Amino acid sequence: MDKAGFLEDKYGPDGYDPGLYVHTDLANSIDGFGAVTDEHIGEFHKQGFLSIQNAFSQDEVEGAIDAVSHLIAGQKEDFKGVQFEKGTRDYLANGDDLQREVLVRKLTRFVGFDTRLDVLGENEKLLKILTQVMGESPKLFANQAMLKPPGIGREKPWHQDHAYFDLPLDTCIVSAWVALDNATPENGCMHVIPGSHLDGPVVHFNRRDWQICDTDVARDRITAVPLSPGGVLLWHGRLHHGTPANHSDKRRRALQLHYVPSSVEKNEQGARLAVFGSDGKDVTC
Ligand SMILES: O=C(O)CCC(=O)C(=O)O
Repeated sequence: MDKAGFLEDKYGPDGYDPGLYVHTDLANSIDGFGAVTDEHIGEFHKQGFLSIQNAFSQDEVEGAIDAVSHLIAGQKEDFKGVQFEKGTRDYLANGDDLQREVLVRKLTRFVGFDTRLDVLGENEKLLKILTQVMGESPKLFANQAMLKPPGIGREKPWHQDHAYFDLPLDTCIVSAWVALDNATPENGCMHVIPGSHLDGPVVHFNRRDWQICDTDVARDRITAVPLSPGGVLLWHGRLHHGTPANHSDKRRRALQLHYVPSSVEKNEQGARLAVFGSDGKDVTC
């Protein structure tokens, strides 16, 4: 039996030990971009993340959701970044447009296709906070929409974002994850290990994904970060984080924007693999 078959037999269709996402804590959140103080920036550097509720308005969230639906429905001809959840081929053949939309797992590189999405990543208050964190103005380096379908949305195993990006090791990468639905532990909200960004790069392996070894996850320090629509989670590129499978009947849609200091240039892939492990050739986050 192959490894995937063995894990399914042991843990059921998710293929992972549910103990990997039992949180010991829930994150505290700040209310709105305007409430972020210098102390919060210091907290980001200590804990590796900052959770901000009500960062974007209901109108902005509704606009973003509509834009995501348009991209999935093929209304922007040049957009080719739709990826469906694994194992959905049979449903896709027979489903209507809404059923197809619900089965999408990911949109890659959505920025530039709809201003209702672009404005979120260009928000001045967000960019100001990123500048404070990085000590330099930020530039957008990568972007994806992560859409965990109800019932079948798979886990995104624990990882460090830096393991996916060919950037110098001392780069302050900051990821901004914008919730478009209520994100809860039940439908696959973000889980983080506070302070883990200070432990340096960790070797990643190709197991259920390009990930940190399950035995390297600090299970006694898992913090879940529930967010309401319009909430944002910022985290450092070396923070250990992951999301469990969506076992609920609710969708969990989010936009993910990865920023780096504007002076940073890309590195050779070999430099990344030498640190994060050679399994990681050509992976995408
Ligand atoms: O949104 C998710 O489920 C996981 C996103 C994430 O951690 C990533 O892609 O780096």
